[in-house]
Amino acid sequence: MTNDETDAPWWQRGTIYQIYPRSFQDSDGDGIGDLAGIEARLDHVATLGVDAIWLSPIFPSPMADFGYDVADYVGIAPMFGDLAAFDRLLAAVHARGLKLLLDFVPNHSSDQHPWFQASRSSRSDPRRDWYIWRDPGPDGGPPNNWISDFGGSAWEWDAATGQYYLHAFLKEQPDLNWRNPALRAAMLDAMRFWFDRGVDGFRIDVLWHIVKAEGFPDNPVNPDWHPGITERDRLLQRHSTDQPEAHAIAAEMRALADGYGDRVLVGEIFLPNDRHARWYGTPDTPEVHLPFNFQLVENAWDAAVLRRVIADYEASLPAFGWPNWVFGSHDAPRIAARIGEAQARVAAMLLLTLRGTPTLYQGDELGIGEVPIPPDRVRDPQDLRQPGLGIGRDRSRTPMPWDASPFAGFSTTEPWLPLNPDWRTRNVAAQDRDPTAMLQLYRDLLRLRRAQSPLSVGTMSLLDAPDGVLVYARAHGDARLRILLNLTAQDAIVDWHGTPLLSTLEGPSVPGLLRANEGLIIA
Ligand code: TEU
Repeated sequence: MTNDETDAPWWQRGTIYQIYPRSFQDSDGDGIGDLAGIEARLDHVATLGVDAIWLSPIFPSPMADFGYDVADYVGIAPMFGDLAAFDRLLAAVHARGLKLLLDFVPNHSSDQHPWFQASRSSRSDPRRDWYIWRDPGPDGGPPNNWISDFGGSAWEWDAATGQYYLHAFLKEQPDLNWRNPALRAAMLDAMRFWFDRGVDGFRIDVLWHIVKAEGFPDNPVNPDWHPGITERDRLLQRHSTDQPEAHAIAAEMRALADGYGDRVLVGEIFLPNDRHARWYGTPDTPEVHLPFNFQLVENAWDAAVLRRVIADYEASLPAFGWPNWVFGSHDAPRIAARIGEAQARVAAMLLLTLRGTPTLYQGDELGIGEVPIPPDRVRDPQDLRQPGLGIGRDRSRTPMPWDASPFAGFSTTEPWLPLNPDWRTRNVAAQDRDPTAMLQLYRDLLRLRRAQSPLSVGTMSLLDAPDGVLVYARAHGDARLRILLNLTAQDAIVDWHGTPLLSTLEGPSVPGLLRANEGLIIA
């Protein structure tokens, strides 16, 4: 081991695994996952070979947006357990040498949060200013043209107090006012509460949304909008997101985290590279450790496109900024649904060999593909409000299939969302026995990533490759690996020699050739 390998913090060397708590494991027979269920399934996480777990929100919530509407930042939703169950889970996670990140939702609370109840009770309530209230516009309508991410005006009229409040998402998710010092202090206290309890960090929801431009000017019209995309995209969110003042808040969160030592902040930020990179802050005033990078989700699965995406992203990073990559989440379509199982294997190799911290999404390690959601079972509020656009998020939130027993071992009753149609064969137990399964590929890749310092902490250089093929080198000290990925379903002539360490395909790899759908790591 060299110095920089031992020096690299865990969140650089390691891999993050996202658990969607409603859909991981039900332990009490209500068809919804819970904390005790997660604890019971930690073997799976540990044997997979990841380093940290990020839990989507587990806080008390009316579940209008499935937990992203928080009614108490320092409690646990009864459907998931209680603080004692949380402490048990955290201890069990730590006992396995894993880390635990929670999901912090600072942009908005639930309309059922006592703070909002107070805020809406009267214009003179001390908490009025903890949310964003405005008088009607000159025409008596909403104060400006801002559109909610889930469609419709971002302003909701409150007849009792005669003002509008702002909600970037559902009307049940009023935006908090981070310009108010008392609100700011209360939110930082909530982070402190969980750090004190021992959590290793946070994924921070829609961090680039948390401050709005003074004066609330109208957002400009997006010239590229067309009816096939969401209503949100009619406007460019110039004044409603990514304000300079938000960086000071991110820096304050970072200072708080750094006060606890080895903790990490992952910021959910959708922005072009130049603006995205600013969320690292500066060496003197750092902001988040990892501004989530969703470019593998947003771009076409095409070698030339990805080569440019990787190069541009790497070039945009500040010298001290550590990269990261994601290709699945509880919001995004499943990778195997997007590109098919054969290419999903190549994608797994890409994600786990790129330079930077990878985040895996539960179920992608099984290659779960499209899950049809019958119309009467749609639960996603975004989909329900804007039907027909194919933006439904339920299809990525279906329960983990554990085995071939009733309800796939997830629950003893019908789960809140349907299972993947092939759950009887595509489940953890079945893939555990099958050396050719996606699960084994993930385990092999994660094992290799741990064993090979070029993969975890090495440099990366993109190399020339024929059309449809992506080739890069990773190097650390004297060790050098090459990764060759055939993003097509045809054989490709690629000049390589050396020792294959891992292929996405069975059977011997052939020097000078990449088989159709083959990804290869060569020493
Ligand atoms: O998502 C933020 C976000 O940008 C989403 O609107 C995303 O664009 C969309 O889901 C893609 O289909 C975060 C959470 O991850 C999401 O689950 C929440 O609904 C949202 O914030 C509000 O908290």
